[in-house]
Amino acid sequence: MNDVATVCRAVDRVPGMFYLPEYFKPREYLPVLEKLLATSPLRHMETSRGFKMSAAMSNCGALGWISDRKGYRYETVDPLTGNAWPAIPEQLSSLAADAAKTAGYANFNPDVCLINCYEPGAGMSAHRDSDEADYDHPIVSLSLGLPARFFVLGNERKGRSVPLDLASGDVVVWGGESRLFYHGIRPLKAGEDVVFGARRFNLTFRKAG
Ligand code: MD6
Ligand code: FE
Repeated sequence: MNDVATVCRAVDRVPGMFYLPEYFKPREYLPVLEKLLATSPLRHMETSRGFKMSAAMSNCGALGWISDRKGYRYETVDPLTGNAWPAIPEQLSSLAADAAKTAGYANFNPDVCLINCYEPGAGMSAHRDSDEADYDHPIVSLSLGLPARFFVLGNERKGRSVPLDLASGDVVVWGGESRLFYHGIRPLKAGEDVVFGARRFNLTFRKAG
């Protein structure tokens, strides 16, 4: 039973991006996340230039996104454990598919869930998500824990940005003509989330293969 109407708002100046505030109950996903991270732990990946990323990362799914001295790519094996990434739990894949459908993308069937974990002070510099095989598929993003300011630029890594404040339980569905726009996360402010503590998790579901 869900007697609260789902809000799905098109984001101004970012065609193809939809914001679904308070779409899910974050508390229900803490044990799911803990189980995944016990199998493939969070780690700070390195960029090709040798910098450590400030957000810690892991993955679940048939593929996982990684960065190391050789660059960015998707891999079937977790380089930290030598094993396959854990499968995407059904609870998560159905949530992502439902959100995609609400935003107008039927039959979203992700093969990757990239898990980002930020502590206060951590952020993500402007980037575009372009390592996937087919940009016609959207990306579905879940936010859990501390709030953060997401920002979206355009086809260039400069200019005026569109801000979007993301809270625990919010979902963003992003496809369409802005799918390759530059975007990032401003450094997290200090705080304490009642469920997740002094952290923010972001789960991005993708169809990469
Ligand atoms: C974050 N999200 O929210 C970072 N990328 O922590 C992303 O970089 C992102 O939310 C592509 C599509 C949706 C996203
Ligand atoms: Fe991204």
